[in-house]
Amino acid sequence: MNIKEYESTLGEPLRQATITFLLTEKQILLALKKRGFGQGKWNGTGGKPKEAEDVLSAAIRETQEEVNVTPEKLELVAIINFYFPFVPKDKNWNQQVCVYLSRKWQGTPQETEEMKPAWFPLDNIPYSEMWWDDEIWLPLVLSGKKILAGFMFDENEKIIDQVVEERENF
Ligand code: 8OG
Repeated sequence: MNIKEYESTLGEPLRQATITFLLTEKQILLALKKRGFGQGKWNGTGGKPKEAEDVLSAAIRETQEEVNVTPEKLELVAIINFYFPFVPKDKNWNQQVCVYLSRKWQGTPQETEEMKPAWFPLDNIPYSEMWWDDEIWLPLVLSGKKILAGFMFDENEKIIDQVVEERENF
């Protein structure tokens, strides 16, 4: 099974989600997910839009809720489709994630019930404690590229197919 074949079996558009990374010149803000999907992994902040909420508003709200910071400028740098053909479709793990970078925000990151934030040097990102795919696409977006990608995972969350394309713009 590859991404193309699996996509053709999906009737509905993928459900959307967001990931936001705050950036300074030399550091990136990651947050340890304390519960739910991706628990124990370092990630950007993010989640799913509520009904009638657009994706950008969801990215701002999720960052507020998870680390108490309000991004003021968000740049869409990647759109990534994640596919989990081994997980029953009604569990809704398949999703399309919009990845944003923010270099301007209000507030200081604080731990919440959901996430524990920490700044990491851009040259020392803890990829072994993140989703497997992050090591493939995060360096590209941090180097200024815009990416359209797809990753398919097996039952152990290992990548079994991937597509990564560079885009001029979204
Ligand atoms: O609302 P919920 O806790 O389910 O949101 C899951 C978060 O995890 C959301 O921000 C999207 C993000 N996410 C995935 N898959 C991957 C992935 O492979 N890499 C990264 N960095 N984030 C992911 O759902």
